Amino acid sequence: MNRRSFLASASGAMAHPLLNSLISAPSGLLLAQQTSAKATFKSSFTAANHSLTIKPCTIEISPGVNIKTIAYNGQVPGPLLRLRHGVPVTIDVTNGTDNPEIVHWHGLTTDSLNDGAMEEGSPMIAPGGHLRYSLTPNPAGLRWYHTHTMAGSNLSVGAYTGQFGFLLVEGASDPNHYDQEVFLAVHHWEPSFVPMVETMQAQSANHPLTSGSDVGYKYATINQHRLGAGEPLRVKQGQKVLMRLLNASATENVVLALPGHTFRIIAMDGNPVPNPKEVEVVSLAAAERVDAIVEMKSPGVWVLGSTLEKSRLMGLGIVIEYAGKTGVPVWKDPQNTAWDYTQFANSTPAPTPDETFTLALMDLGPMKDAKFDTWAINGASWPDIEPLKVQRGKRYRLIFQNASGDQHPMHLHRHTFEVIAIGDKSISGLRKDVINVMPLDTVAVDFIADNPGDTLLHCHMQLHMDFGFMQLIRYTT
Ligand SMILES: [Cu+2]
Repeated sequence: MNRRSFLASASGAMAHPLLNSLISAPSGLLLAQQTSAKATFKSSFTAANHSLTIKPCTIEISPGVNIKTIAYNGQVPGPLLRLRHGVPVTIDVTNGTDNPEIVHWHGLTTDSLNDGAMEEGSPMIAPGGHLRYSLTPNPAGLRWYHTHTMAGSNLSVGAYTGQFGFLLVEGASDPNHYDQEVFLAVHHWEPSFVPMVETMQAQSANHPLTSGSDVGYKYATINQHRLGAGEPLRVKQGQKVLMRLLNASATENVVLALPGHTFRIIAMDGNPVPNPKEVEVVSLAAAERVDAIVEMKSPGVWVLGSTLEKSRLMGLGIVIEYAGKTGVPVWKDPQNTAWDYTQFANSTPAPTPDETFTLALMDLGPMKDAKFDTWAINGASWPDIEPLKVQRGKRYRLIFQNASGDQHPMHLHRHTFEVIAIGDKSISGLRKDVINVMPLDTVAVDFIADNPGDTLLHCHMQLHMDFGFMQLIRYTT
């Protein structure tokens, strides 16, 4: 639905279910108001194809370790939504929390109102209210859904919670053969403030000293459980397992390995890669996805987990158990932990863009009494930042120049981009919606302005986007 049709339907009293979210009233009042518009009543209360309830819940991530959080339908991850490519669906979302909420359909080319980003004009869902999202799933591949609320200094809301789930857009055919399909989502729990200097020193020597804070965590899980808790992933020798991996952490980038095995990377952010390749480790910045086929050729009991021991002790891993094998799960450090996006791409250069935006990613340090640093693009921070102006049908290049000591997983809403350079290396054909820009590195991506409506560009680190790291892309034609 475009903005015009939204406004047309909104001109009748409460005529569109999207408006439900604008009523900050108990559902009874909302019902009463809607009875004045019969057509709306009918459309709103016809069962949607899917429904999600955002509500507080407690999950036991390992024996005796209970996490109070907020999740979809009381489960982590939320229900797997399997949608058919191009077949419209409705999804009803009820907000059972005390805070306004919103759900972002990450990686889909939906319209601005249904995308789930308030900066684009998508409505919030009031506490106790509900909202019906209408989506036409596109493109095919591994997508996901998650909250897009601001958290700021409140570490008990936003992406710090369990509000995430897999959304798979199934295409007409899948050329890859596999025997088992598993969905594995990484998340970190019990966040707290830690001095940024400590984390920076561990990650990079380049960061200017700052008095700002970072977020640290006590626990980590794959799906609901810490390493060693919950059921192992059971496999058989000779099987090909399709692992659909998602980093649903609010702020942490991770690197995973499975000793004795390799990952054949076939898709990134749900899009088939031009050059599938076997690698020892998988790097997942916040919000990134990887589809990998793992051939089960090393019978035993293994740890699939973080390459960092500290993270595995927090729980970042899952046991892989071959049929008939028992014993203590084995971990071995991988030999090569380097991650290189370019190996999965074509080496031919991409077409010349119609226009280029060069975006310097900057750390301004903490403002006034703020705990966290403020972030800027070319010196300007959200909301005091002009949109990038684009015209329909043109090809645009975004050059991210990371002038900071942090990694930044840059996410473009409602569009897929093509990664065309990492550092000095030109590539093509690698289509993603999140790209991790390493400290002081430069990365370039191209996108076609083919989906009119306001479009958010931001760093996917919750504490970076909350403190200024966002910009709109606005269509002028
Ligand atoms: Cu960032």
